[in-house]
Amino acid sequence: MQRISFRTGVTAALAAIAACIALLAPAATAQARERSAWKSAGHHEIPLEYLQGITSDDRAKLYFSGPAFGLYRTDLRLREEARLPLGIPPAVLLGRGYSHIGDITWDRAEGGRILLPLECLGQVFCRTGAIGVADPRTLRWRYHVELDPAFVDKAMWAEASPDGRLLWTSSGSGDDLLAYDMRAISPANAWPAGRRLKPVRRLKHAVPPDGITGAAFHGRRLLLAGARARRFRIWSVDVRNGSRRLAIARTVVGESEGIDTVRALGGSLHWMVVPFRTRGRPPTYGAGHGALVHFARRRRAGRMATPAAYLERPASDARAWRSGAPARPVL
Ligand SMILES: [Ca+2]
Repeated sequence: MQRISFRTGVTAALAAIAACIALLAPAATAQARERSAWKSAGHHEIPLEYLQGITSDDRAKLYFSGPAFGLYRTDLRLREEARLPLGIPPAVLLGRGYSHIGDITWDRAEGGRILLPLECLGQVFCRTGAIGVADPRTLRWRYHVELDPAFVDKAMWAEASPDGRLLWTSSGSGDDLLAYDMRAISPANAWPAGRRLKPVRRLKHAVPPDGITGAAFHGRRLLLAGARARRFRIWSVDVRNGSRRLAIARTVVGESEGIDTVRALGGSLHWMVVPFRTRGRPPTYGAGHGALVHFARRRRAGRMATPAAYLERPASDARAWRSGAPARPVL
């Protein structure tokens, strides 16, 4: 009878386990890859001044905001065409305290306009948010509307709905998604005489767990970017009920900022990442400049089943959504 020593037996058992893991690993990796309908499509370096937000219009232009209150326009190849380092006029900067433009959006009202989410950065006593309106051609300020502080204490991102009827945002300290009637963002409601706007839709607890640094619609789904330390994620939200699923997850050293959806630069989704909050690690996309990180849709992505792990149950107040109903305050 062949005798097998204890040590040989353990070694053989460990080898067998290792072989099993080796066999399972490619399947697990493939499964992880299949979870996302988006694939990486490279990145481009961008100036550090393009620090906060990004959007695009219907004339093949990109717009950026940063470092605090500048606005910049480029073509779809990132060639700069216009810049305005002081995008917030002194009367508003000093008079109201707004000193920070977050992730911007474009809408077709007023012959085209850039909408600027505003906050008072680092000011303890200013707990309000507002939406600025800028001219896409000159980048100059037109006016701004104040948001009712009962709902918003600072505005860090804004995104126009695909039909142009709503402007989505959230409160800096809240976890609800809020939508405003786009028609109310008009000179008639401009500061200082205008009324403070209240949201017309509210999706309770629909802000993803990572917070929101940027937003963009892809079709009818609202993509929301955020990060916790090196875990960068983009969630895809159904704005009819607030349910969400994970669209993209990456490990990145840097700071998550704005996103936009436009066919350009080899992708259709673009995520700004800047080389800060690195905790001493080398930034993933290099230091001394920002990065515009591109993603493209996978072929047949629409037929892919989303695994249960990537779905979250609806976290919204579905009653707040009344499709086709006239816009009016929810509270
Ligand atoms: Ca954006």
